[in-house]
Amino acid sequence: MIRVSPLHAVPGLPQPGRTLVIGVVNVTPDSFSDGGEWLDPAAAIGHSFDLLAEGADIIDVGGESTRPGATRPEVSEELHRVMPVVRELAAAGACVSIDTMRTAVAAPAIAAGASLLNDVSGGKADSGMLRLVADSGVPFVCMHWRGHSRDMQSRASYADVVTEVIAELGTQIDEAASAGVAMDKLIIDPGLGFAKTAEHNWQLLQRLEEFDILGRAMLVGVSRKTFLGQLLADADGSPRLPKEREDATTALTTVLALQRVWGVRVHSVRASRDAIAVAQRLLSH
Ligand code: PMM
Repeated sequence: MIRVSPLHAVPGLPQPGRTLVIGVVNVTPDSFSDGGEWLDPAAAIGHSFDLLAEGADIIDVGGESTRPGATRPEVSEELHRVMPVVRELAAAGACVSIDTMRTAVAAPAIAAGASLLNDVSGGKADSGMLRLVADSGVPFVCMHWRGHSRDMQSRASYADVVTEVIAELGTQIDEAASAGVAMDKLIIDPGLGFAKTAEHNWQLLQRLEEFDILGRAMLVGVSRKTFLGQLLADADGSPRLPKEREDATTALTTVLALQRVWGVRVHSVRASRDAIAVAQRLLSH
C-alpha cells in the first residue's frame, strides 16, 4: 500500500504544510492540452489570476511546448511569449515559476521576479543553466530527461524504468551539486511522459516511494497526459481528449497528496486543491 513520506519544505517557496499546487500556464500555440488558448499575454495573465484565485500556490509559465515531436521556438519568440506574463504576475506578488530549458530565458525571468526555475531537462539542455541556478540561488526543478521532444520517445527504452530514472536523476543531482546548486532548493521530478511510455509512467507512479532515496522534494506532472487518455480510451481505442482527463488527473492528485509529494503540476487547480484537502484530512490525527 501507500507509504507516507516526509513532506519536504523548499526555502524561498510557499510552505503551507500540504502538497503544493503548481498551476500550468502554457503561452504556446502547440501544447497538447491548452495550445493556443493562452498565447495572447493578456489571456495568459487573466488565466493565471484565475488559477491563483482557485488556490494555486505557484504559477508555472512556459513558452516552449514539450509535447512529443514538438519543434523548438526561437529564443526571441520564447522571451516574447513569457516575459510579459512573468513580469505582471511577479509585480502582483504571485509566486512565479519559469518553465524553460534556456538560460537566455531563465535569467531575465529571474531578474523580473520568478521564484522558481522549472527546467524539464534538469540542466542538460543548456550548459550554463546549473551555473545560473547556483549564482541566482533560485529553487530549481530538476526533471529526468533524456533528450529534446522532437525525438524523445525513441529514447523510451529501459530494463527497469524506476531504477534507471533514479540513477540518472542522481547523476543530474551530482552535477548540480558540483556546479554549486543549493541541495535544499533542488526539487526532483520523474518526468512522466518524457522519453517514457504509458507503461513506464505507471511503473514510476506505482513505485514513487523509491525516489525517497534521493532525499529531495518531488514535483510530479501527470495533468491531462497521454497515458491517462490511453487508460480512458473509448471501446474503439480512441484516446480520451485532454480536457476530459481531468477527473483522472484529480484521482492521481489524491494519491500523490496521500504520499506527501511536495507538489503537483496541474492545469485545473481547484479540483487538485480539493483532492489535497481530502488527503490532508485523512492524514491528520
Ligand atoms: N510536463 C510538461 C511541461 N513541463 N515540467 C515539469 N517539471 N514536469 C512535467 O511533468 C512537465 C513540465 C508537459 O505538459 P504540458 O504541455 O501540459 O505543460
